[in-house]
Amino acid sequence: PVSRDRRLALLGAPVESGASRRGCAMGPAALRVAEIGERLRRLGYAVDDHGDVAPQPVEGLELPGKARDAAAIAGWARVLAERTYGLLQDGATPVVLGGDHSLAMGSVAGVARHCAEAGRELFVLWLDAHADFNTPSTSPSGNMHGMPVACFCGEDGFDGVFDDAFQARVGPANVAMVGVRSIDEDERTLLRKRGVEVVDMRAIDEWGVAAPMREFLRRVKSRNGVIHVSLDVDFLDPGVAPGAGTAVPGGATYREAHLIMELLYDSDRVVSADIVELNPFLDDRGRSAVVLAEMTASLFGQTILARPARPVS
Ligand code: 6HN
Ligand code: MN
Ligand code: MN
Ligand code: MN
Repeated sequence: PVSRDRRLALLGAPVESGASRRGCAMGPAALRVAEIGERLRRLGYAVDDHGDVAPQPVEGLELPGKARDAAAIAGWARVLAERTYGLLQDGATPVVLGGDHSLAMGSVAGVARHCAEAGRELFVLWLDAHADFNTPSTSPSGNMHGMPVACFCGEDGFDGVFDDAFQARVGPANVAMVGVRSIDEDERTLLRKRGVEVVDMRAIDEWGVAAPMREFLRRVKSRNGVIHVSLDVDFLDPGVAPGAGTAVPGGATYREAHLIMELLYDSDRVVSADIVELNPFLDDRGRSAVVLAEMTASLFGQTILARPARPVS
């Protein structure tokens, strides 16, 4: 799926009302200044930058419990679902530039519909300090960037976000979270109940990232599945990427994150990606934007030393 003859489609999604602090709306612009498109073009891809998408107007949507700005978030989700679905149907690889993580409700819904229709099993790799598995009834904050995984896994509480065309869901057993180090109490209970694979920081400290990643990729291949990658800037240690609104100490190193991208590229299973939660207002001279642009290039095949891809299993 990541072969060079597939077009890459950049979609900016300057949504920030899913987060507690403002600034993520500047994320797509900062990623462009960090030359995310040029880096991918240099690798030999045809890259179409579709600019920033505009949210659909949604009025009067309220979810049961705490879900701040639900109507606006649903408006972003709906347009992104349509766009990622359409791009995949056209044979392109969507890369959504965030924007806060609530946008993944939409991007993943579009990918899930495409996969359901194509008869391919979808896996989601969630690279994040957080699990983002709250629902409007478990969330302590009401911020919807803490909810996208619960939404696309079909938890209760999200009725009305999508219309019937985008009801395809991802099985919680097909979600792998790597780098998690901050989970809310009710969120943890729900995660455990659903059997989501959580490779937390403790596991990474013990095993590194390569062993769990190989295990995940083996599982994907055994089902002939494909992967959506969702990269939250706070997956990285705040020392590497300070431009994060919900930074948590003890994050992934540059090298760990980089190796994950390389293993993903080698797997040849990635069909779509989100690059999210970059808050340029909190960044240090564009450092985090550049790191994310570099990670994206590695996800699509930039190597230190060109060498033949090795089978990962
Ligand atoms: N993110 N678990 C917290 C909440 O408010 O639900 C933090 C969520 C952070 C979300 O970083 O994408
Ligand atoms: Mn997140
Ligand atoms: Mn996060
Ligand atoms: Mn965050």
